[in-house]
Amino acid sequence: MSKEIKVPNIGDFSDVEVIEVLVAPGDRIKPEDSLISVESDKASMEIPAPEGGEVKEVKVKVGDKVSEGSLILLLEPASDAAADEDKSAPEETEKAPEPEQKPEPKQEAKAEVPAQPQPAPKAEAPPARQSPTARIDEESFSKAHATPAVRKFARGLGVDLGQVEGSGRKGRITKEDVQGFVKRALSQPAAGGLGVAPMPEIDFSQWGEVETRPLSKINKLTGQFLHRNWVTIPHVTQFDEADITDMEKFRKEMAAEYKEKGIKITPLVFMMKAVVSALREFPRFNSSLDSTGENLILKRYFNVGIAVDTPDGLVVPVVREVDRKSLVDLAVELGEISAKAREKKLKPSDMQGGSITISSLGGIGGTKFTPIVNAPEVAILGVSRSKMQPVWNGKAFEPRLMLPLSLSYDHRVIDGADGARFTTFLSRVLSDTRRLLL
Ligand code: CAO
Repeated sequence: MSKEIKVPNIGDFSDVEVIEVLVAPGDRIKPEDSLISVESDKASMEIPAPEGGEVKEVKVKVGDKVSEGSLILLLEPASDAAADEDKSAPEETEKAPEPEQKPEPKQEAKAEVPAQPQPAPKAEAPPARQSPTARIDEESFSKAHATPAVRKFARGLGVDLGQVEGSGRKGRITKEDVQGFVKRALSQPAAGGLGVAPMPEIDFSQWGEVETRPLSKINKLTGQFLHRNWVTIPHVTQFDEADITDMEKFRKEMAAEYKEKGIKITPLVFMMKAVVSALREFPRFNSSLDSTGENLILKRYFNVGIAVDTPDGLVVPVVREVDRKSLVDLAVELGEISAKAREKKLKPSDMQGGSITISSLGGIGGTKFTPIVNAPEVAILGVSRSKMQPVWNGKAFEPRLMLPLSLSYDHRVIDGADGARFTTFLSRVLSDTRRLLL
């Protein structure tokens, strides 16, 4: 026989809104389990079960208004449910006749006198054992506007309710808000691991008109890699400049000659060659840390990644065996890979196996920048736009074309002195490209 479970005496509250239904048909509940949460203008509270059993039918839904005596649900009391189970499983009963399914007298007594609903406590005592990841500020947790069930749920997950924004009425924090908070925290693993609070969800439209555009697949992937590299690699950026006056004179002559053949020769191919010379001189820049972080893997190949700006985001195809290719070969290949990148035809394998990366913003502008190391590589060379500058030659100022270089490196692998040696070497080679032949 189903029993009607009604809203007990809830003091001065009447016509209060149901803000959460905490049980569903089929649930087996124990006495004192919370059935629904209700909220008045002043407080929220949970209505507990007067006795245990199986929920047969729930008669309220979120948004309903209830008062003392309103029907919440139909319950098959524990004793009846057990009896039914006995009937449906006679063999079990025969095999194990001992346990008597008599309801405890205490429970029956409670059925007569419904347990008193508990208003949401102002401050909850912390449980004996907290989640190891939990850093709950008890003061802000206690002040948060949430029902006891949501508090319990949040505490179980180690979520500090003080940091969760409520989407419920009057800013009440719902179970979904806590779930959303956890999801966002998990999608920012590095920040979570560093114990940094996740970004709050902000409604920017409150300050004016906005438009939401999904990030491209490339944006999302690149973002994850950059974020990981930014927070896990101790970066140092060494700035320098190279006098490329002579190099540019030669390049322009070559560029004019090869233009007719449809080959565009830019300063970048010289940089690729110069970088390979520097890698030969400083082999640690052509290495990767192994996954244990205890060994350095030195590479005997010279593959250079080139950051390419595409309408969908940044990609880094790798030009292989740069040491074995001529400036013209490299110019041709650069043209091919940038076209492939912009037409989204690069395969994942085209973007792997690099020794070092060059990020050239020289065609755009800027004086210097701090590129992020493209792990598992340990260094990246940023190149900005060259500029005519007065350079002191010991007797007078001379107009020279100066190229700004920004070398970021992984400080776990490369020391500051070697960083400066590398850019100084690079600068010397670019200032006198005959050195590329050495
Ligand atoms: N100083 C002055 N001029 C430069 C220069 C420099 N350092 N580098 C290139 N230029 C000139 C080129 O000579 C060319 O001039 P002309 O049109 O007169 O011949 C012009 O700038 C445009 O060059 P480009 O950009 O087409 O060619 P590139 O070989 O220099 O670069 C590529 C190719 C694919 C690297 C480039 O197009 C690109 O995508 N750059 C952006 C990379 C990027 O986004 N990096 C940021 C990543 S975050 O770390």
